[in-house]
Amino acid sequence: INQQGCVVWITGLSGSGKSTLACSLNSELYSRGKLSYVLDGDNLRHGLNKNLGFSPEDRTENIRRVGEVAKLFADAGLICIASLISPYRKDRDACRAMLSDANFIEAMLLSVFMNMPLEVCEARDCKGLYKLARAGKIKGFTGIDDPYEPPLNCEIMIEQKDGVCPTPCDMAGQVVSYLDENGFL
Ligand code: GGZ
Repeated sequence: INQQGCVVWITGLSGSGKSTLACSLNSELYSRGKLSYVLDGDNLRHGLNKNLGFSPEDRTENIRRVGEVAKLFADAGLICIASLISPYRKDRDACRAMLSDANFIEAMLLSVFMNMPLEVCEARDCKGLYKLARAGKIKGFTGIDDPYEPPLNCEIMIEQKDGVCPTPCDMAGQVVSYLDENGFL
């Protein structure tokens, strides 16, 4: 294997398309013969992070754990795709710092910001969670009554063009180009 591991950290609101991008990117990398693995916040909450809820402290711990696991994958030479809301800047910054410690030569974390308006995410409401949050049946929902702090230092930003969302294939293409140009492929 001749592959430089790294972490592609996808952050954004619920319904912003993080999992869709993660899945599409994973397939695209596979088709190019690259080893990758998806760590999805929502899925990991059924296993590794089963004991965590959505309080600020639990979200911090959720992100810390996923960051540590992602680091192991990257260390093993894989492209690890982490897909979590990761709403607080300090938690994302801590991951970035942890992933650029002494053992690694260069920045190992590429941050991808799903810059989708809340209205778009809320209109999709794939799981009906925004509706529940608006009705006060879920407390502390990101974007409704819990903050989302947009990144100040993302490597890649995914956004609408003329009011149209990019396709999964376009989003993955944007990340693949970045990985390619920066020597990760
Ligand atoms: C945000 C919540 C909440 C609250 C449940 N706030 O879009 P989904 O439904 O399928 O994925 C979301 C998932 C968020 O998990 P993360 O591990 O990515 O969050 S974090 O990074 O903040 O730790 C959402 C669902 O869980 N969900 N309650 N209160 N999202």
